[in-house]
Amino acid sequence: MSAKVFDTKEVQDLLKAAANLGNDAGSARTKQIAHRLLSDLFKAIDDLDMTPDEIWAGVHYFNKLGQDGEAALLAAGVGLEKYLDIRMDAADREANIHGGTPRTIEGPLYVAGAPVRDGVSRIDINPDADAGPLVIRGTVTGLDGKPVAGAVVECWHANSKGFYSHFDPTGAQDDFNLRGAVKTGADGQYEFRTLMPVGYGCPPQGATQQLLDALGRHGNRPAHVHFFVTSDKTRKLTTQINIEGDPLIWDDFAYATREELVPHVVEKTGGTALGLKADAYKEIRFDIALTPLVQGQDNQRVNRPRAAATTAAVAA
Ligand code: MBD
Ligand code: FE
Repeated sequence: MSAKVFDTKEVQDLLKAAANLGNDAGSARTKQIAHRLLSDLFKAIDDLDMTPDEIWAGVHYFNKLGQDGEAALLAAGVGLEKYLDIRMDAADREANIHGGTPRTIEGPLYVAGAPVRDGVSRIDINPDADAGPLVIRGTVTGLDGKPVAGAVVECWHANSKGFYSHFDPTGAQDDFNLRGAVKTGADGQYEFRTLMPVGYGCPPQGATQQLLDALGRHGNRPAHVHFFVTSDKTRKLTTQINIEGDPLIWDDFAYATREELVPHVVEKTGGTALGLKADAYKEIRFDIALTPLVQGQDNQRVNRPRAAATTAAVAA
């Protein structure tokens, strides 16, 4: 069909009616966004001559996406989450905020409520025969290089199957396995004692992988560890490190890799004395530099729905 209808009065009136423009009811911002997104969709349907079958396949896809609980996973996979980082990086440059450890995407698998410990936390709760011991440590500083005391470093990562606790389809992990939080002392240092993660892959039967298949893409990430780093005097940093040597480092389906976020992995001995499961272990040193508040505020704080869990209360 070559007939184009988008620019007709009938269609433009339909778009205004659907977004309920021209009155004060509802949210002005939601109406503005709905009108724009619907308009862009209608225009694309017209331009590309999308068929009714294609539209209904897409509508059904949204149902599956919701049933699978994968909307945030899809957002990572189609580059939407990376795009938000690109925009925040550009806003920082415009505001003359430079330096510090680069941000990269949060992803959909954070769980709030991990126990906070001073300086050091052992975060592998469940045994994992296929994962060797890993220590991740570093110093939290400001842009001036001075240690930040009282910073909270949170980390979370997958097990040797690429599964995260709370979201593990096998149900094999306890709450907060491979999730932890450490508060820095005057030296700014933090340390996590944990197990080496393996890269994540999208659920093979899920809506996200379904679209990736149709695009001829894979749905895998390199092995990585996520961080949130907060303090009273700095902006919250959301970032990740990749495990050096993973073949997918520059082929991440979520586009989170950054040059500065692939620290060296060093072979060490002396793990037994640290309480690790073997004497030989791997160590990653990841120093973190935070950016200052802007006029006393974190101007880039991201609020999004997040899972939460609580550590089981011990009977008094
Ligand atoms: C992950 O572990 C992740 O970090 C992202 C961004 C998407 C899916 C799984
Ligand atoms: Fe992840």
